[in-house]
Amino acid sequence: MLNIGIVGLGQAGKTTLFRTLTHTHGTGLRSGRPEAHVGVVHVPDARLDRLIQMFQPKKSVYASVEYVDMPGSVIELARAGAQSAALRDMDALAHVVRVFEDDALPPESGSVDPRRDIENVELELILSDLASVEKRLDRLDKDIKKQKNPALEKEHQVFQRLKQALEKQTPLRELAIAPDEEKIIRGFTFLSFKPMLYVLNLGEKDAAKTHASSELAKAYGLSQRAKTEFMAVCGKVEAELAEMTDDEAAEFLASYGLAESAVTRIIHSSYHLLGLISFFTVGEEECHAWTVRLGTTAVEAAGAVHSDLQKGFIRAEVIAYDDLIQAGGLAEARQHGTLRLEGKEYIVKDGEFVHIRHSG
Ligand SMILES: Nc1nc2c(ncn2[C@@H]2O[C@H](COP(=O)(O)OP(=O)(O)O)[C@@H](O)[C@H]2O)c(=O)[nH]1
Ligand SMILES: [Mg+2]
Repeated sequence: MLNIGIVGLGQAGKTTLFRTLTHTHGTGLRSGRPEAHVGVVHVPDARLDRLIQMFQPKKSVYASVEYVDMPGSVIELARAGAQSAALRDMDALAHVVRVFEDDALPPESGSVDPRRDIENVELELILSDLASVEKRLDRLDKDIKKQKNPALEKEHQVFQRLKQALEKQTPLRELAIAPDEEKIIRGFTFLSFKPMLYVLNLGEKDAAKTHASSELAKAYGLSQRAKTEFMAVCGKVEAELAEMTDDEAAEFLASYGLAESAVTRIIHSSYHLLGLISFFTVGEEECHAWTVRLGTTAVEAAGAVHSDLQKGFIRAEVIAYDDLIQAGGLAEARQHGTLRLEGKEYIVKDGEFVHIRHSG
């Protein structure tokens, strides 16, 4: 399962957000404990809800992602270099940025200045990567002197490019990296290479501004960056919502001028940021949303369900979600001809129903 590290400066609202996302309430998670908290979160999916209504299965399985509440300050974690294994292991980062003012809760950086915090954290990620890149380049220089090796020279070229970018303070996530280059650098788990979700944590009085996140993002220099998403939330409002019944929540939201909780948006943004899509398998036994990366082929999708399906793959029966709903069932879709056969190399699209025909 892919995971997202919730990072930021102290007193930014990381643990509050983590608890809201994972519905872990109370005092079980003592703040200040050194180890990271981990929680699995189901990805809400209205399409799967609809399929469940249609097929009335005995069991249903939503896609899920894992969130990790990274304790302490991300700046210290980044400075810990190779020791910060927990941070390095994350597939993406969610940087909770303190925007809310509260004199009783002084922020780690002394004052509330979101733009500065965003830039400082980014700089630490970049410096951490630059140190690793320079170390690797030194090693490569020595090795290339000893023996001529095209693979090492290629790696040297790639790392030179990374170094140039980092020296210009460009995070690696914003570089165009070819798949063969990606393979070379993957093992280094660079921090500034990880996709980034900025969660701008607003105060209660600004709750209605959570809809205007693009203006804030512009002001903080976050617009139109590759592998970067942003959203504004009010952590405190969300935390309180998570404790309420649906009726109470609706009234509470309205009192802040909000239409819906941000939790679903955060989860969907994370899923999208990780480059993930869902395909469905349906039936009387089970309706299941399976998670794969964008660009996954039919035979790889079969492997996500079961290795036997991948080995014995013959054909995939595929139908777009809307067509399945319109047909009203699989038998009807077959009759209409909207359920079609695809081969191994077919690229699965988000929301498709896929049935693998296999031997054995
Ligand atoms: N006023 C206000 N307080 C918040 C908000 N989000 C978190 N807090 C408070 O800020 C303090 C620090 O929050 P916490 O989630 O522990 O921050 P962390 O250090 O980043 O994990 C706690 O007392 C929270 O109740 C918010 O949106 N508004
Ligand atoms: Mg915390």
